[in-house]
Amino acid sequence: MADPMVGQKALDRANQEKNLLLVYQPIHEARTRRIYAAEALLRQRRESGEIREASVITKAAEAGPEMFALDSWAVRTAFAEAARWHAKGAAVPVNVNLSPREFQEGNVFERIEKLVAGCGIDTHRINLEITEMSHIEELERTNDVLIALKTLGMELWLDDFGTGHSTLSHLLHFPVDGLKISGDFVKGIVTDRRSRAITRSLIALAHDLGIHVVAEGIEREEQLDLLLQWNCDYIQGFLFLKPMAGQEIEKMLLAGE
Ligand code: G
Ligand code: MN
Repeated sequence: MADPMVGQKALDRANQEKNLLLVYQPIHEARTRRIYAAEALLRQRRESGEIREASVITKAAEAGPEMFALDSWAVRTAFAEAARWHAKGAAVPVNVNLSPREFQEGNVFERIEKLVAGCGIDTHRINLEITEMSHIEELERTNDVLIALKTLGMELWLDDFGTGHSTLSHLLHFPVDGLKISGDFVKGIVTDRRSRAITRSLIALAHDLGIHVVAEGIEREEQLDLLLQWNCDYIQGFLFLKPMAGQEIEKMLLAGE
């Protein structure tokens, strides 16, 4: 495992150099449209003032120690901001993306436990979003880590479900509380029979498993209509709210919107 102090210095430096920031996008309860959670998303501010998506940063840099530092910075900062909002009275949980690199690096549980202790976050108000778990070779050990994380109180959600390296076997092996259906599927549900079949089946699957389900990337009313018809629990997308600055979401959460 990387020395935590070295990691800390590296990520502070990387952050300064790279001008990173977190933005937050709400996840709404489908029936009421109330904000159910806020997802922390990594962004980079360029000299021009333009703000780039984290995925672009990921592609631009090799997945090495530096990228790991950025991921760690994002997790630590999201925990700290969430702890501050909760202390002020915000009620909703914050979803934090845990990249596969966190698992590759090892000692995920120990690092998360330390971060939790460091910022005093109420872990019952953190949902960890996990992607591409099959990068991790040791299924059993990963499962142990996930179970341990859950004992801290956090929920585990599978992100971008159905794309990349996410597989159904994750639902079989891991103690998952929810799944997020990738916007790649949601995008086509109005016009494309396959997208519709996959999305509707994933919602039914989540319900049968007794776990929550979020549809991501909703941009049109017609998509929402179908998702409501299929009883999707939670919804997220530009149709409702785009990712926004921490200060902005803080106001929204404290106003109890
Ligand atoms: O971590 P995850 O893969 O869930 O990241 C989702 C990404 O998708 C974020 O960067 C977010 O800005 C973006 N996003 C969120 N809602 C929408 C949407 O409605 N349409 C599109 N195209 N992108 C979205
Ligand atoms: Mn996510």
